[in-house]
Parts: sequence; C-alpha cells; structure tokens
Amino acid sequence: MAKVVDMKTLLLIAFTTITALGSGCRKSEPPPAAASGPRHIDITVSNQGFTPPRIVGRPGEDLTLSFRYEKSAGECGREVVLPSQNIKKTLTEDQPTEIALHLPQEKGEVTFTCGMNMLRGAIVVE
Ligand SMILES: [Cu+2]
Repeated sequence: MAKVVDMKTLLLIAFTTITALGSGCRKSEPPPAAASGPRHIDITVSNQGFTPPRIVGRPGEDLTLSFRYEKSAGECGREVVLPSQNIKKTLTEDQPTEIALHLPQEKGEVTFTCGMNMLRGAIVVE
C-alpha cells in the first residue's frame, strides 16, 4: 500500500517538475509583425449591389478585393469587371473570389461593375 502512494507521489513530483521546466523554458513569442502586404477588403455582391459600394484607398496602395457572391445578385452579378484594370472575373458561391489590385498614383476612382454595368462600386483614391 505504501509503495502505491510512493509511486503516486513520484509521478506527481515528476509531472510538476516537467510542467515547471516546460513553462520556464518557453520563450516569449515576438509580437506579430506589423501588417504589411495588401489590405484585404471583403465585398458582397447581392441584390443590394456591392456592399460596401465605396472604398477609400491611398495612391499606390495594394489591395486584395475579396468578392463574395450571393445568389440574389442574379447571373449578371456573377461577373465583376474593373474596366480601367482590364480585369474580369466570374464569381462562384462556393468561396470568395480574390482580385489583387495596385491602385494608381493619381487621385480618382477605380470602378467595378457587374457584367452589364448595372451594379457599380468604386475605390476612391484620395
Ligand atoms: Cu448586371
């Protein structure tokens, strides 16, 4: 009986020691790197059009537009066109479609539309 207690005590000591060592050795994680790379923007396409319809960007900024398609947008809403960038993409409901975009240096608007130019949105460079 005494031996069983001894074994339990031993295990407890061993466990405590390992735990203490483990936490003592753990190095503090460096803080996450400052956000770099393209800014991610979620845009939903539905019967309400593009949401949000206007996005403000800085000259020369890199963006990743992530278009999420909702069926209410209809078949035409499946197409996203950025005429000034020569970009045309077909969306699916399975997963968002990402479009990488490098904004121009000049102030102005980069518009995006549905396939027939009925739904419209814009990135305002200012
Ligand atoms: Cu349309």
